[in-house]
Amino acid sequence: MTMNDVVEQRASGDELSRDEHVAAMADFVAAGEARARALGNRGPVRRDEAGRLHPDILAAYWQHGFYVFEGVVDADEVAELRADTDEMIARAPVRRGAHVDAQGRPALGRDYAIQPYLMVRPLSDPWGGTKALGGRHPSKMTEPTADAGAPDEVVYLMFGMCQAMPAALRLYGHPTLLTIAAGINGDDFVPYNDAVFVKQPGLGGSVAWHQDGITHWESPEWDEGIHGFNFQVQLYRTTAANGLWVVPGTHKTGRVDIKQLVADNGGSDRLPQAVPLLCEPGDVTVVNRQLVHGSFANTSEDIRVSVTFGFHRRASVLGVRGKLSIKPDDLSWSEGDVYDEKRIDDRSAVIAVAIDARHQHRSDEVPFRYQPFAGREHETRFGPENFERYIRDYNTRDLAI
Ligand SMILES: O=C(O)CCC(=O)C(=O)O
Ligand SMILES: [Fe+2]
Repeated sequence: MTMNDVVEQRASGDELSRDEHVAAMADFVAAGEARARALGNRGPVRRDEAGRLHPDILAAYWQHGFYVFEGVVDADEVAELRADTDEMIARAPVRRGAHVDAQGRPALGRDYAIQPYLMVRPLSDPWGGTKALGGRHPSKMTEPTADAGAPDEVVYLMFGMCQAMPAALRLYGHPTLLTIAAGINGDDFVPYNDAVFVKQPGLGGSVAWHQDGITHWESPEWDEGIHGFNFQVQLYRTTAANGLWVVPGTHKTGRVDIKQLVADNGGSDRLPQAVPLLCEPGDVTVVNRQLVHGSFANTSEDIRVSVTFGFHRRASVLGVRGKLSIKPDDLSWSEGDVYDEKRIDDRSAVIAVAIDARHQHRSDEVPFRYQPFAGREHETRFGPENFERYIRDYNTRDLAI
């Protein structure tokens, strides 16, 4: 079957099998890889003499809206993160709302304020063309049919990583990652939220094209950095077939008419301007939250697990009413709380506790000095009491704009 046949088949409403989707993606995947390699905004982390993120890297980040940092998280830490994410995936409810996991054990997180799993039908797109999350995913992705024998539902997103996974809490205090955050958002940077994207081979759902930010588009203060950025720490090699794709430069152009982009592309979700983020295990991407981005149903043979967490400039959240509610049971666009100093401090304490949790585990590493907690480090030591105080249900205090 040629690619044109596949496109026609889709247009006629017939089902697209997993293999047909792989075939339909092949040329696009190869071309995207070539475009990604040509951009040159990737490499190891470099610092200036003062130890800050190197200005050349910052310039490339602001030019394209993303950067791929190679070899940031070492192999031991990747192994710890894989073990914890494997365990968290295994402890998901068998299906939405179930109380037990696939092995009949109590599912993880029934006692969490925010349920930690978002489950979807294999290879589906839960958000495209819906009102979820402020309607920020206007166009539906191709939804191939999973092979026979696939489960009814699979894990798509996992929330609350700092509470659920010790290795993820320690990652949240990673000195290199926090140095990058300070370089982009300033020394008084603050957290956003986190979610682990799980894309199992032949099962993982798609993420429809979108821009993340939803609060400041009309603001007189609007600029290319006002909605912050997301890290993705990659636990496995990511390919053009299973990885995140971005449209370079769109963080500078305001709100993009994504419906129109897809229409101009003959209705196909395979946008020719887009490039895939190609990573090895332990590589970390930084993606501006205003950049148009998305990912396809994972019909490939390779798993992707992306540990995703973001940071903002303090000025982007202080005194601002949050708008973005990402809850498995309620994907509405809710008017949230106004983020005052206390709320920001409570949520930022997760960074301070994470830094200490990491220090207790890796005493040979120089801990990051997080400026908003300078001189208060004794208040945020990692231990059972501060776990209850700052980490349990911390994601009810996310700063989501
Ligand atoms: O990893 C993906 O497929 C989607 C990630 C995403 O939308 C985000 O990080 O904001
Ligand atoms: Fe996103």
